[in-house]
Amino acid sequence: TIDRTQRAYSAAAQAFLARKPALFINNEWVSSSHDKTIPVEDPSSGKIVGHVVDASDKDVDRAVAAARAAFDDGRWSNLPPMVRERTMIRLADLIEANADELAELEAIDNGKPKTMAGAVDVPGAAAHIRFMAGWASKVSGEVTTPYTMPGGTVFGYTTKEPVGVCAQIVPWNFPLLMACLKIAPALAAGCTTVLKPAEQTSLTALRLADLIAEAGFPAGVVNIITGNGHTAGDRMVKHPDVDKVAFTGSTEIGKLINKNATDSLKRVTLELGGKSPVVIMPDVDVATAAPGAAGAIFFNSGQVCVAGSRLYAHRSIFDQVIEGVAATTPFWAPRASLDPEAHMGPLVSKEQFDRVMGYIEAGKRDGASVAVGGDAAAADGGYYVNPTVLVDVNPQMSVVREEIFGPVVVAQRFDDLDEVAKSANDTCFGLGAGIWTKDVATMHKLASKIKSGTVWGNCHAVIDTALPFGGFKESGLGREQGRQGIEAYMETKTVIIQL
Ligand code: TXE
Repeated sequence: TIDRTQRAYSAAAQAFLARKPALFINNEWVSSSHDKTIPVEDPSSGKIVGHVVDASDKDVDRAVAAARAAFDDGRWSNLPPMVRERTMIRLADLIEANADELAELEAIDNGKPKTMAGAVDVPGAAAHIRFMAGWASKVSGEVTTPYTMPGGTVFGYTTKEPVGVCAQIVPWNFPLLMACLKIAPALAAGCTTVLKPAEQTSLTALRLADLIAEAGFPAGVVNIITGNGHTAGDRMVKHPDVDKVAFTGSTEIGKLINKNATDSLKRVTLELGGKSPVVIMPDVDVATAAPGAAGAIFFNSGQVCVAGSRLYAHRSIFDQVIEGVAATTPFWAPRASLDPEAHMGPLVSKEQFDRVMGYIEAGKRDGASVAVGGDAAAADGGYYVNPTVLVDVNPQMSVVREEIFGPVVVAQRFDDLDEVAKSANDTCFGLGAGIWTKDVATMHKLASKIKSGTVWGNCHAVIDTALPFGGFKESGLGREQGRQGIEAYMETKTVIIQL
């Protein structure tokens, strides 16, 4: 049996948790207008380990006013692009210099293993900033060839201008990574921003605020407020001084935000839920593909927007694949986040634990069989769910149709390519898909048939900051990362002059 007792926190983490709850506005730590706070819970133990501010409407207004003033006087957007680039690179360097503390805070707050946070979240956060920093000096417009009209020569060009003040709202599954993914293109474009982390996981965003001040960003360029979605988040989205809303989270809230933001025609990008298929063709090496399929769902306890939550294995190898996935479960057995042997932690909260267990029970009621797991892991506190594989499922079951956001995969058999393409697309989502085959023609054929923003071949959830990321259908609106990522933070202005 595994001892799931949470390990002791470092002195640095303890000192951080003991800080007085505050908001980061205008490069300063300020108190809220009221004294409401949100408890910080360690999901590995279920214990309350600190508090953060639950921002009021007045707090939101203050943060937006700071971002508005910083945008309007051009203290950031008018800097030479190379200066913006250098400031951002300083921030990436500072994230790397504080990697260990950031990874620990993420592990305490979210429940993900510190080793995973150190290997994925923190370097990923720095990479997003580093990549976008380079765009600051590389965006440019177009110039048309001058031509003569009766009134004189016509000369036209375009410029790319920052869209303005951004409201950026992120979820709890990759808190620091998502925060950096959001602020990076905004900063590179010359925007200013108010960022709100999820109420469950505010710690690393607050630590990031320290680093933002240290990196030398002018006051008001990045403001970080903590608070609840239906209050502070809603206020940010509807605020008349906000020009653009960027959101990552559930499809349900994404739709609401889209409605609220587009009432005043704010620019909107949304990265929402998924139910990503993983297709395993009969020609694969099962010893490679099965652990790949397991990693696609169990990484981050399945709390990943592109989690490979629908597994389709060819009928001829289905049983071998399930055995191969089952064989990985000792590796993925949930452990406390600060346990150095952990590869998977608890779920983020009691709420998420109940939701995931509810789906497993619904699946059983609907007739699904549990091939692996299907239960909570024994622990003295904390929200541990064992890696779970459900079989004997059909396309109508809620476990097949809805995003579970936990370490639960539903596995189905298929016979041919057209059939599996149809099944893969039988969803309202379209975020990611994985295809495992050694046959290049099959790979390309299936990749073109699947309706999703990203298709992975013989891997899953690999993120390249240089390539766009986003969803088809109800998985989102617009793209983040790559060139499209910064373009989503700029307006194009056309200038036509008769000389
Ligand atoms: O998400 P919410 P929740 C999915 C996943 C999960 C489910 C519920 O299926 O089980 O969503 O998670 C802010 N106006 N994903 O309830 O509510 C909120 O404060 C403005 C997939 O935690 O969407 C937080 O910062 N903001 C996903 C953020 O939205 C609002 C990641 C996300 O919370 C708001 C997370 C409002 N009215 C959950 N209401 C992914 N795509 O990766 C909430 N928020």
